[in-house]
Amino acid sequence: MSRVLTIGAAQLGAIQRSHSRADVVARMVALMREAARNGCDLVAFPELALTTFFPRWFMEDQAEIDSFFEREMPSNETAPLFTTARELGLAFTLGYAELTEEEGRTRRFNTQILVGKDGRIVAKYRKIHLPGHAEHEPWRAFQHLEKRYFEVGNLSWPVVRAGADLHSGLFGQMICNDRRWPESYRVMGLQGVEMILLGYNTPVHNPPAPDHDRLGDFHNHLVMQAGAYQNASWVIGVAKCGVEEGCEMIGGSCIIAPTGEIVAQAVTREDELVVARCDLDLGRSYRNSTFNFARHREPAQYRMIVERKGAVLPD
Ligand code: CDT
Repeated sequence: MSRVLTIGAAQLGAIQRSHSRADVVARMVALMREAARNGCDLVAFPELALTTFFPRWFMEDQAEIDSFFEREMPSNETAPLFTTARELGLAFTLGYAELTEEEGRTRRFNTQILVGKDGRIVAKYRKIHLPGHAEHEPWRAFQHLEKRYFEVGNLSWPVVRAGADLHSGLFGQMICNDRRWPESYRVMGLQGVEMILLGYNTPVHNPPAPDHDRLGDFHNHLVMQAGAYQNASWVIGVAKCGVEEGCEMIGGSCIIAPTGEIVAQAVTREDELVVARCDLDLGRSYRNSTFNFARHREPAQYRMIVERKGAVLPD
């Protein structure tokens, strides 16, 4: 039986601070309708898709900070995404800032969910690799305060088996900076992941290392292509991009096959749907040959090396 899914990577252009959630959700619903017209089964949206990328500002007023967070999902403002998914029979992923009461305290995470074609949440991931800094650094052209506004995610990298309407695919998620770390892919590769859905917001300018700026697009694709190939998985990378509040962010949203090849890529830095037909079985020959983990990985050797340095690796 064919296990081909049609996937839409729904890149979003800039979201300014003055844009309301209703403005953004309307843009997202338009992309969902375009995805349905293109026969998509699933549409992937970027990291922190509902607002401007707020960690670029130092804020002390907790109410102001919390205005960028979602207390419930769906809420009145995000409900149209879920009803449209149900109406169109279209699964989607959504990145957002999550505020939750857990373990008797208020917690804040950089979160992404996978929603099934029936409009129900089937998986949740909370970003683990939080880049940037926790204190105000006025010398920067703009801040990157993810370490201030979010806790490190506490759900690891779950891989979930979707229903028959998504060909029982094994789906995993990661968020932005996670894509630069081989561990993010490998933890899911070890669970047999077939498709990794990931959203990002990446400024062109990296204040502590401006010499990296010219390589931003190259590094973006380098890490995702390597992660796809080395773990025999599709990778769907989706940007929020363009010039947001004076901060320029890379685009380059793309769909990468388990071969490591980019099969479809955005050509703008605006709202743009990138579509590809993705065979979930394409990774199998890699999983059975070059990357047959059971046969060729040497975890005992890796452990010996890292244990000497006091680190721990997954089996
Ligand atoms: N959102 C996010 O994780 N962005 C980072 C920027 C790193 S510069 C502090 C990224 O890795 O793309």
